[in-house]
Amino acid sequence: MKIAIIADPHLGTKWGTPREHDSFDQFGEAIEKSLDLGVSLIILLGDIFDTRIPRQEVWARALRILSMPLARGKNEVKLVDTVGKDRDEISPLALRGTPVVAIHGNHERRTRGLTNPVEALEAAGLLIHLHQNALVFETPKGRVAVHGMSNVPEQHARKALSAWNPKPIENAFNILALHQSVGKFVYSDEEHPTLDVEDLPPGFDLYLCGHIHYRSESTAHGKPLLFPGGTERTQLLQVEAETPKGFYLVELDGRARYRFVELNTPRDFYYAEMKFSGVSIPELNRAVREKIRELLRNPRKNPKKLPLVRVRLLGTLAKEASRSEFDERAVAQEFEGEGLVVVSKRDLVAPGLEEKVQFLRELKERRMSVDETAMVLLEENLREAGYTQIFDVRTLYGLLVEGRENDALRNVFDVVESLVNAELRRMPHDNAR
Ligand SMILES: [Mn+2]
Repeated sequence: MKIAIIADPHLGTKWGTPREHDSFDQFGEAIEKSLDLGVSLIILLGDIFDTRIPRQEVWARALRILSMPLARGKNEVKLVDTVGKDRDEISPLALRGTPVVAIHGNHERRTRGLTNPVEALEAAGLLIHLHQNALVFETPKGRVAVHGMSNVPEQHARKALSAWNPKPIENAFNILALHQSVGKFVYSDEEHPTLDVEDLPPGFDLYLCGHIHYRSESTAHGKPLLFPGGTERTQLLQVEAETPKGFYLVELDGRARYRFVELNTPRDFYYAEMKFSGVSIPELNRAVREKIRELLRNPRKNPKKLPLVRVRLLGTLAKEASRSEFDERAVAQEFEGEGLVVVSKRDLVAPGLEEKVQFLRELKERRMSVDETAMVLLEENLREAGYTQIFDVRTLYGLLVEGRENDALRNVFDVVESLVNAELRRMPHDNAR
């Protein structure tokens, strides 16, 4: 009894670019390989689509791939029970081939009452969708229960999981599937998970989590916690260059064994960071091109597709130089036939700018609300402009934010009035002089 665990295909990502087929190639390979390996069940860990309302072209290609498990027509598992899931939502079609069980991810989440694309796939009988419920299958190796919670906003994750409070099914192999950041496993540094590994409910045999785009393994309550990572490269981080793309194959044979199956279709990806100090634009032009040429000399795993190259620039420019003088698009164009080149210059700053960037970073670290950040920026800019504090900017801003324009105007009039009066009082004296 084998189960394939696939995460974050992000179908349709990079549409309209040279990479538009990648997400389909890689998800297609993952499904096909799973079926060739003889899996009896496929679990999808969310973000099947890159957007909550995919375009028709994306739908067509997604449906073709997801009809493969059904088309094999072989089914060794039988759905024997559901927990918190209405049987009417499950199409009999979904149980004719190799069943696919899916949760939806943050990219697919929609307002309550609206149909998300994973629910649409369920309506077509291509999969069974889970959100705070569970399915129990009878398999040749005993019962397997799949419990799933689709993505909820990160700040509610802990509460949502404890409110659902899933309990392992007795005499079954229990799997729990999530699509959240968990503890140190986060999608990006900007995310602040509320869920920790210890918050996962105990008693499950296998914990699975999507959302994290690079493969990772950990444990929860002494049992494996697997993050397959996305089948598509979406972030172009260093870790994505160092970690192969693929999916997990779990084999139940009394106990669970698992292994990672690598995909062959992903493009090669080379990543480098370059740190400069007072670099001139001509020198930058030379060094970046040299680095790209060096990266392109790396051994290739997938010669069928142009490799991805990302060079991230850090540090400072020469005094007289401006970042806009460095044309990263021209560089990408020069290497068009050899690779898909992305040069990120956001973290390369002119010396004068450095201070400003540092200030913005500190603001970000203080984690203030958007309102408060705007206020501090406004005050800082006014101070730089030599503003003499005639108006209490904070009060005015507060009134405007609350939509009390009339009160704000009154405030301005009062100040102007008192200024005028003060001026008038001085005038006779001036005239007398
Ligand atoms: Mn994702």
